[in-house]
Amino acid sequence: MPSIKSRQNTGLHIPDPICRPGDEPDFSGLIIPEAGSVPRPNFDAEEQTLRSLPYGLIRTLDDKGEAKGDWQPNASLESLIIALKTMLLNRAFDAAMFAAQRQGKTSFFMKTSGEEALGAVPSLALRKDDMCFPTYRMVGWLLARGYPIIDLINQIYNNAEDPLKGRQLPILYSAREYGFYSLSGNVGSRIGHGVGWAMAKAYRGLDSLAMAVIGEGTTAEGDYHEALTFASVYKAPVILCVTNNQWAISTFSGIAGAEETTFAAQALGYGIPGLRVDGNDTLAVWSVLEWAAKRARAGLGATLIEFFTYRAEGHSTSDDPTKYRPKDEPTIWPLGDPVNRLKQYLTNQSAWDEKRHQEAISQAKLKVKKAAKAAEDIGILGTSKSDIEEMFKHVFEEPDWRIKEQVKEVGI
Ligand SMILES: Cc1ncc(C[n+]2csc(CCOP(=O)(O)OP(=O)(O)O)c2C)c(N)n1
Repeated sequence: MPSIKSRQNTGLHIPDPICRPGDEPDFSGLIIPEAGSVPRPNFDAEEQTLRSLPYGLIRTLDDKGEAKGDWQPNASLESLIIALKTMLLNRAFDAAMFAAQRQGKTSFFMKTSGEEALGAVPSLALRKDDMCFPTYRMVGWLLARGYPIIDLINQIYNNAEDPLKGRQLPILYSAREYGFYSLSGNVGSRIGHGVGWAMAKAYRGLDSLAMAVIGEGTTAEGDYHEALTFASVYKAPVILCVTNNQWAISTFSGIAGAEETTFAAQALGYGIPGLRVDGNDTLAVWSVLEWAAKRARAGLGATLIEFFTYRAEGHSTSDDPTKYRPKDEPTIWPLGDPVNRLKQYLTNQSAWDEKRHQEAISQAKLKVKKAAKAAEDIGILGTSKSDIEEMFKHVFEEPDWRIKEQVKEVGI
């Protein structure tokens, strides 16, 4: 097996990030257009007229927290406050569950840090009959819709009240009635399901849509390209979203193709619109989702959206990002923090202030603390043991031949 160095000598290009641990973090190569500089086309514009959009970056909030340009969402100040409170709740939840993992109450957890807008905003911007095919960093979708926090924690602790009965890894939630399709540990396996779901809705003449999300690292998998083909060919009412948080565990976005083009520009090859948007800008995220949803509901098919963001903390509780990127990189991310930026905007609108912000943080912490205590009283990792028969139930509606064979093998 040749070493990486000798492979480079043969002329094979192996992408490597600009900075590694010990280097000064550097985002000077990023082109960040002024907020408001990308015009918003009509939602029913011909795809041929939209081909520069994937190479820009749609931004609405400027550095002073003022909203600029055409990409303004049809969202009231009240609903933006709900988005902000949801993000704060998401943060409180993440902090508590990360600590719980370190205390041995669960085996695994993943934080959403820096990407909070991407769970909360779609949940509020899309309809209750739409379906989200999420990634594991979208708990904000459930929090925004009032999913009981205790049930999230029961699932994480895999205790006797776990709504998924221990059949899923912690945080791989499933909540159909909240428009949240079952998460899978096999990344990328759900994006095609989202397209199929959308095709079925259109086939039945309904106007609900699917939002199917994938991480930028996972776009290197075939599932993503198959999903794009079906979405394009059948004009499926689906919003395909790539969350480009720059890192796929220790692998940087260049390994999935970011050195050569943008993820949004992959839409061009499929003949669908591609939008690239500042994922830490709540107003811009809301606005592009509205645009794509209008297009999908008008029968004009799929849109690909790249949410350009940054994973501010480790990939999961099993990861240590200081091993592969500069320690200070998160603090200099040039697109800032989604919570701070929305807070600044709402404060400028006289709809929010520091006192309300601190109160919202305290309320969020208290809510999570109460739910965590109640879940802990039911049980934590390893304290509740299930009946062996239970293992074979709830896998399929009716046990299929595999289940029957396994039951026989166990001898029950
Ligand atoms: C099919 C499959 N391959 C590999 C993994 C291991 N794995 C889990 S998350 C992950 C990185 C995914 O990165 P990205 O798609 O960028 O999403 P992010 O975690 O950054 O949001 C990998 C390789 C997996 N779970 N499933």
